[in-house]
Amino acid sequence: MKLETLDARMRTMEYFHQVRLLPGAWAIVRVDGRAFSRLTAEHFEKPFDGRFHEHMLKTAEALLTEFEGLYVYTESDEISFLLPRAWSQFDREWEKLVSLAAGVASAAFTHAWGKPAHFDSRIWLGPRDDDVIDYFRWRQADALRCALNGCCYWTLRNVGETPHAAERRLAQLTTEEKRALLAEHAIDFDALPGWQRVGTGLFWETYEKRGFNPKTQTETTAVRRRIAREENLPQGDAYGQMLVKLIDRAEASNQVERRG
Ligand SMILES: Nc1nc2c(ncn2[C@@H]2O[C@H](COP(=O)(O)OP(=O)(O)O)[C@@H](O)[C@H]2O)c(=O)[nH]1
Ligand SMILES: [Mg+2]
Repeated sequence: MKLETLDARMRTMEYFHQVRLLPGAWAIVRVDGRAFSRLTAEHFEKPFDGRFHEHMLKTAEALLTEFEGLYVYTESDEISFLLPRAWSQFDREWEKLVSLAAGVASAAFTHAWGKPAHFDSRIWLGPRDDDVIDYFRWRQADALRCALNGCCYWTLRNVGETPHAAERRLAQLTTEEKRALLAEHAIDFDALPGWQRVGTGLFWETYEKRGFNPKTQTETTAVRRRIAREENLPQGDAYGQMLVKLIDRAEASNQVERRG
């Protein structure tokens, strides 16, 4: 068989290589730590560990930077990042994005922690701005639910309940009853740090950097950008409004860059 023929036939079998992100659709990539229940049980404080959270933030920053994202949200062992509508890296190839996102996250977390850790990755596509808002409100609601469960679970374990008994008891409680359970043990759930309850948001912000030009002997200012961390995210509608503003601003500056 001629090499060109073999080459063409083999390439058609790279079946998913043709798949692209839908043009004009919003794309969000979510990476999630693989088997992090075991990893965190062995190496980190329960139910929350500031060191673990810092490794997740470093990982989130790497994703925001590598993929030129607009917004990153992290809670527990997962990170979601939003791409600009007109994102064009890798010709919008699905395979590249999903594999590199997991690769970048795994490398960044491993580098931060100093031990190997792996992430999986999936892609969400949404046609409307409101879908994006709903997505992040969905993940935040998940954060809140998991944080409340995790707090209750470890409170019960710390007073001597077995894993099975603690889980069984929690399964029968409503949200309000879980808060009451914590209050009985002198824990005010709403007073816990924001990152533990509702996750953390990261986004680009601009700032003015002052300098000095020795040639002209004048002071200079340059507009630079850096990553901001929001550890006290609002909830519900207020979170939605924050996201709308952030997306509008980022999309507007992308338009200017594309025209310029
Ligand atoms: N000890 C500890 N565990 C955490 C922390 N953040 C997330 N986790 C755990 O990470 C796990 C994430 O859940 P999930 O992705 O469903 O589990 P996986 O499939 O084993 O990765 C849960 O078991 C959480 O309790 C933390 O700060 N400390
Ligand atoms: Mg996980």
